[in-house]
Order: sequence, then C-alpha cells, then structure tokens
Amino acid sequence: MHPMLNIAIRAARKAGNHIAKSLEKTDSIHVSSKGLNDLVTNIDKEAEAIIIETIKASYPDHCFAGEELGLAEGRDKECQWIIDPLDGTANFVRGLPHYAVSIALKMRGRMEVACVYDPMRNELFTATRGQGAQLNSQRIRASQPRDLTGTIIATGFPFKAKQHSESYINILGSVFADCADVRRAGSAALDLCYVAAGRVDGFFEFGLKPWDIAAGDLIAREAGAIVTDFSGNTNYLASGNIVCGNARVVKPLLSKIRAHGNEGMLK
Ligand code: 2AM
Ligand code: CA
Repeated sequence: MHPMLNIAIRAARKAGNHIAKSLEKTDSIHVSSKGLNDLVTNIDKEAEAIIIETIKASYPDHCFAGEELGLAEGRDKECQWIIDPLDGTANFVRGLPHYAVSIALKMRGRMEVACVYDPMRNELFTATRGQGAQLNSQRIRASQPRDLTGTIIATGFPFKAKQHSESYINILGSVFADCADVRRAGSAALDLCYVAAGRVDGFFEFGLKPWDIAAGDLIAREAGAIVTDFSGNTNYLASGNIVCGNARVVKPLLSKIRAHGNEGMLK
C-alpha cells in the first residue's frame, strides 16, 4: 500500500472513532453556527486536530487545508492534505447516522491518495492514483448504465444558495423524469463513494467546497466514473459544481443542468 494512504487511513480511523465515541455522551457535543444553514461542533474541530496531528507525526513539512481549522502552510509546498473531518455535520447533530471523515492528499497539483471513512457503518473507501478504488480493501467499480433509464441519482439541495432553488428544482424535475429515483443523503463525500461502489449511478450538486469532494473525486475516478464541472471540464474543486457517473449518465445530467440552470450557477 502507498505509505501516504496508510497514514491517511490511520488518521481517518482515529477521527472516526472519536466521532463515534462522542455519541456515547451527547452532552459533550456543542453545536454552533458558522453561517446560514451551516453548523459546526466541537467534535468536527477535535476530529480535524486529531487528523492533522496524526499526519504531521509522519509528514511534519506537509501543508494542510481543513474545513474547520483552515490553511496551515508547511515547508513542502508540493504536498497538501485536504481534510473534511466530518462531512455531513447536519446529519451528525440530528443523530442521522450518515456522515464521514474525508482525507485527500494533493501532490504537485494532482490527487494522489484518498480515503473516506464512515464510522457508523465501519466502511472505508480508499484510492491511490492509477491503482483503483476499494471499499474495505475490496475493489469497487462504478455502474455502467446505458442512459438514465433505471438509474438512481444522488444529489444535494442548494441549502446555502436558495436564490437558485427554482433553477435547481427544474433541473431535478427533468432528471427525475428520466431516472428511476433520486437520493439526498447529506454527505457529498459519501455520495461520490457511493457512485464509486455502484450503489448509486450518478451524482450532481453545486456550491460545494474542495474538502467535501477532494477525496471522493479520486475514489470515484479510480472506480471508473468520470467527474466534471457543469461545463464538462475539470474545474470542479474550484467552482464546487460537480457531476459524477459513467459517461452515459454524466452526459444527460450535464445537458439538463445546462438547459434549466441559471447563469449564476453554471460555472
Ligand atoms: P459538511 O457537513 O461538511 O458541512 C451536502 O449537501 C454537503 O453540503 C455536505 O457535504 C455537507 O458538508 C454540506 N452541508 C453544509 N451544511 C449543510 C446543510 N444544512 N444541509 C446539508 N448539507 C450541508
Ligand atoms: Ca463537508
């Protein structure tokens, strides 16, 4: 195994165990608001500190970009860890057992290793560039539908950008008309991993942050899915607008997004 993936897994499991343990004493969980419809808890912050401490013990010179603690520059500018300590915080604070720790390493501008750990199901999704994707060490592959017929498509609602609700609902209506059904589970990292595992056939969402999708992106691509932004290009980490699935799913999703999306969301 890639030594850096090994460290990522160690950090993700430690953070995941901390999150799971916190459920045993719920009065130790303190929720605060970062902005409109955007929650954070002390557990998110503690989990991120655990991840950074674990990685730093092996790679003290690397750089870090985390959802809660922000940027930390190191001497080695070629290696940056992109961390979401708890993707799905809104689920976590309500006791909905669907969230994950997400860790990716970007090396010289490319995702090199990634892991997403779901502590509720003890599911570990991993990938190393060029070496495929795994769920609990078993190889996973994205599904290969011929078009949207019969597919289940995951998505997320624009909870932070409600001015785009109407366009979003029009896109969703058009997708729903052609696929079998839709899921909105609340963790973009797990949505991408579920595409990788063939549990859903496609995923689209807009306005995400790099830490929500950095690890899931590599895992989905290594499982044979394609990942694009709303223009069909690869600028999704910067724009936060993402479409994922096999080519025959991504193509109709993109054309529906372009047909019904407004200009403000089509970046
Ligand atoms: P987070 O839990 O790390 O913030 C799904 O729509 C994505 O949006 C998740 O990856 C989640 O990441 C983020 N998100 C933030 N606030 C949310 C909310 N109120 N409801 C759903 N998702 C939210
Ligand atoms: Ca997140």
